Amino acid sequence: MEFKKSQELYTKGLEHLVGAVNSPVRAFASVGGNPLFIKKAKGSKITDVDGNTYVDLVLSYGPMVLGHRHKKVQSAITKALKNGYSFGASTKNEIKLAKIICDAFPGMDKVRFVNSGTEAVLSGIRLARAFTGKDKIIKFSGCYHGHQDALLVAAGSGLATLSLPGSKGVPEGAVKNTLIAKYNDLESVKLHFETHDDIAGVIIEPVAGNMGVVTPQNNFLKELKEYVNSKGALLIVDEVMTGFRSKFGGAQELFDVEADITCLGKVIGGGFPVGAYGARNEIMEMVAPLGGMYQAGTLSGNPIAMAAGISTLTELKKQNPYEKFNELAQIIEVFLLESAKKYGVEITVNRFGSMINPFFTNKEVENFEDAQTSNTKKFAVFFWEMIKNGVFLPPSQFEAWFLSSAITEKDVKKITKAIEKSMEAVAKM
Ligand code: HOZ
Repeated sequence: MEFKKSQELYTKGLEHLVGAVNSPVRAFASVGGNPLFIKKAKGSKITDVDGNTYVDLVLSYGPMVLGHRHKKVQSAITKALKNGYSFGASTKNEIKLAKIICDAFPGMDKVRFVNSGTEAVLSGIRLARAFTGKDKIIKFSGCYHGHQDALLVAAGSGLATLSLPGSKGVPEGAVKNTLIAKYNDLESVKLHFETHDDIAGVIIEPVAGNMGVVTPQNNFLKELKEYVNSKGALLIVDEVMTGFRSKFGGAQELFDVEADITCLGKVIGGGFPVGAYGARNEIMEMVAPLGGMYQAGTLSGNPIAMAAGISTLTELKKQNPYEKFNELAQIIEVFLLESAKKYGVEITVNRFGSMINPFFTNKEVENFEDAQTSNTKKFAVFFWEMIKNGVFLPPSQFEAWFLSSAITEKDVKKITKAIEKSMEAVAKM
């Protein structure tokens, strides 16, 4: 397999782009080598500039849940393009997409569209502060909620991959109201409430996907919601990854928990730059122009993104692929475990519906500390062998793999074959 053109583009890209990438998670810093440059994608497959085609388990970090260029989404986008790209004024489709979202999440009466998950979360946090009149926010170590100052501490995703405890350039004042708790550990949340009386809310990924996949154990979410509300604070649920992926109504539907504020991201734009935050009326009425919490955006509710989002979610509802997702992801899970056993490689596999990944550790992974016991050198060898065998994975131990509804049985066979070879390569290290 050749990566010559990707290598050439990488060298060229270094001149005017930082690290030749526009998001650090795309760098291959933790797996070695150069990032692959992508030419195109269709259905379950993605093709790089050297003409290598892979089964895509990155899927733009989740949103391509129908696979790439689904024909209904493509035609909705083409149709929308004919009417214009951005108006700085309201359109009918914003109302339509808002209804689809509010119908799916019972805790949302109203929604505000923004342009990314980062924006959704920073607005959701501002809203929690506005509603409660309090300042402090609790986040869980290993969870990642975008690159806003206040939450760039003990964060997963690219920070975990690059082993960064936080970000330079974030003033102390910006994180002085951020408290860190341990995922799956309600006591660590309680400790904060016992020592602070000004906590506005707790933000959580209901299933973490940014420290690898980590699922909530033993009613953790339900108990968290009850406790947080009993203290007069709000539960902010970041469903940027899980929304419409594990169930149409997200992780909240699956775990029967209703967030006070829900944050959504890329999936509601079918891969276009979109985010949204929403809540019940009494909370959303704080937002300008109804209330005094200001948040705005020229491109918010962009007509192309709205068209892509409506067609993606409508098709997703029709396909209802969640059972198929479970079955296929389970095949991958079992295969990972069996081939690891066969080659004597210690792994733990965590899975939530169509989100899955192996950790190269012998520990159960229930929080960030557990995830960090993973042997990232083994992951790097595994990653490259998967690439060479035609499977595109996130270049990090701490990112989730995703399935799309376009995946075929043939793709799954390719994945399992690649796993077998990759596990063998890890065993030979
Ligand atoms: N949360 C995404 C990865 N886990 C973000 C992707 C990015 O930062 O580019």
